Order: sequence, then structure tokens, then C-alpha cells
Amino acid sequence: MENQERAQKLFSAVQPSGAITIGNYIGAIRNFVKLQGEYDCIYAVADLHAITVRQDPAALRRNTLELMALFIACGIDPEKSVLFVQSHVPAHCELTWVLNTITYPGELSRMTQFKDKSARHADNVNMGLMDYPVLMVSDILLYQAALVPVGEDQKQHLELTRDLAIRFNNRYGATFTVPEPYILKDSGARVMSLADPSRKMSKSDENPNAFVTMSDDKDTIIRKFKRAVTDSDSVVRYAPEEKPGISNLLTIYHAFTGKSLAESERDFAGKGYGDFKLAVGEVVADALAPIRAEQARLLADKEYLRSVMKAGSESAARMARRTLSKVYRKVGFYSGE
Ligand code: ATP
Ligand code: LTN
Repeated sequence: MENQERAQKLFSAVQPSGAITIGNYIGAIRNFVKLQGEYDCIYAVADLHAITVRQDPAALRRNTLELMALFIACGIDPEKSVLFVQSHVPAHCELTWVLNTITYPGELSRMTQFKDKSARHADNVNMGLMDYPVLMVSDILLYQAALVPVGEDQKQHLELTRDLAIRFNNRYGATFTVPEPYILKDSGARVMSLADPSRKMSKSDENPNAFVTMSDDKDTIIRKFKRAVTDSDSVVRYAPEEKPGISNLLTIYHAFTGKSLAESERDFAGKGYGDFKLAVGEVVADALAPIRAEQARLLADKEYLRSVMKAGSESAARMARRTLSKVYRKVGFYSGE
């Protein structure tokens, strides 16, 4: 117990905005599992974030349960880590309101993700999409997280988190832990689209051949890798600038086999792209098969999933409430107790 109290806190989340991709897995979820032994981990299904782009309500509900099951199937242990659904803990929205009052519109309008998503969803550029980073800041600061494992695309949001934590602490006195991002050093922090290796693999891509999801079956996975865009040369070599498609496939191969990039290149010396793509597909399909099976088993046991969500949101709410009360006191809200 004493040890547990001393361990640093770690927070991260994934949006249930579609089928989870191997990019989310390599860049984020896999690291969530690895870090469980070293930190007190808190992981959320970020449904409040997901509605910043239009979601079909039935699909959102299904994706939320599926993501919960996937977290557990990937190895997040609800006995060790706190696992919950963001909308079940009201403090996330409450802290967002307070932090909005110390955030400047310019800080949000220049965010790369806001610009990208506004361009992609030009018919639905809403205030939530713009405020998305402040909600993310609240997620992190509520738990006094010291470390936040994310993919490269979230780096800017982590910088805002640090800025707002420091700004609040300066204005009102020490309140928040200023967190550090945990971003992989290698290319796994940014897995690229199979259809266009200049763009990141994204679960909301309109082209389903651009990504491999954690629930794709073996045939689908192999077909998608076979179609992956590469260059016209035929040497399997890691050179992200020159050969972005092949380098991305090498990254994926490396992530699923644990072999270094150099070793992975050696595995395919003298072989053509056809053999290489097939091998990547097989390695990925074989690694995902047991995760898919475990996810399906968990999804058949809704009672268990519900009990995990309930216990998780109760623990999360308790921790979050402690920080929120402190914030309310610091900003001068009259105590209702
Ligand atoms: P969306 O397309 O709906 O915006 P997304 O696929 O970008 O979603 P998120 O839920 O926003 O996924 O991200 C979950 C986690 O996965 C984050 O830590 C993010 O940095 C990471 N991640 C997302 N895409 C990739 C990728 N292509 N490579 C590595 N990590 C990624
Ligand atoms: N915005 C994140 C998901 C997310 C998150 C967080 C990640 C929501 N809240 C807090 C880390 C910490 C994304 O990956 N797109």
C-alpha cells in the first residue's frame, strides 16, 4: 500500500471514434500495458472527446464497450490499473470549464489537430472541436499525472497541458503536477497510412485500406498489406524520406516481432516486395489473433465489463474530486459544505 501511494501517476486515453488501428496499438496501447508495473496507471475511453466529430449514437455506444474490452484483451489489468469511461466522471467537464478561463483562443486555433479536423469536417467546425485540447488537459491534470504515454500527434496537446498547469499554479498557487509526455523515440510513435505514407494512420480515415484495425481478420489484414503503397524500387530498406511506404512496413514488422530495424531489413535481403508484404501481414495477423479472441470472449460477458467500468469510474471519481475541490477552493468558489 505504502509503495502504491508513492508510485507516480500515469494517465492516458483513446477515443472510441471508430475501430482501433494498429497505429493506436503501437503508438499508445502497447505502451499502456508495458508501463503498468512502474506507475499507478489510469486509462480512459475518451467518449467526450469522440463527439467533437459527428458520431452515430449506436456506433459510439458499441465502440465504447469494444474499446473497454480491447484494453483488457491487450493486457491492461483492471485489478492493477484504473480503467473507466470518461463521461462517467463529471469532474472532467467541470475542470474544463475552469481551465477554459485561463486559455486563449489563439492557443487553440493554432493546434495542428484542430486545423486538420476542421478541414476534414468543414461542415461541423464546432466549439467542442476547438476546446478538445482543454478537455484533454483536464483529463491529465485531474489525476496529477506525472507521465502521459501518447503518439507523436499528441505532442502539441501535451505542451498545452504543461503550459496551463504552470499558468494555473502561478496564478493560484501550487495545485497541479506538471506532466511529461512519454512518446516512443522510434518511428512507432507515428505509424503511417497504408494508402498514403505521408499521412498518419487514422481510424477515422475514409479509406478502409489506409489502416489495419485490431479486429480485422487474417485475410483482410493480408489483403490490406498486399495493397499497401510502396515505391517502384525493390529493396527492403529503412529510409523514411526516400522510401516512406517500405519504411512504414518495416516499422510495423519491427513493432510486432521485436526485431530491430536492421535485423528486419536482413530478414528480407534479396527478397522482393511481394514476399515482404506477405510476411508483414502474417506477423500482424498472428499477433492480433489472440487479442481478437480475448476481446470477443470479454464482449460476451457484459456483466463483467460493466463491473470493471463501475469500479473504475468510482476510483477515478474519487481521485478527480480531490483535485477539483482544491481547484474550486483556489479560484474562490464558496464552499457548499
Ligand atoms: P481519430 O482518427 O479519430 O482522430 P486517432 O486514430 O488519431 O483517432 P486517437 O484516439 O485520437 O486516435 O488516439 C489514441 C492514441 O493513439 C493517441 O495516443 C495517439 O497519439 C495514438 N495514435 C493515433 N494514431 C497513431 C499513429 N498513426 N501512430 C502512432 N500512434 C498513434
Ligand atoms: N486526445 C487523445 C485522446 C485523449 C488523451 C487524453 C490522451 C483524450 N484525453 C489524455 C492522453 C491524455 C488522442 O489521442 N487523440
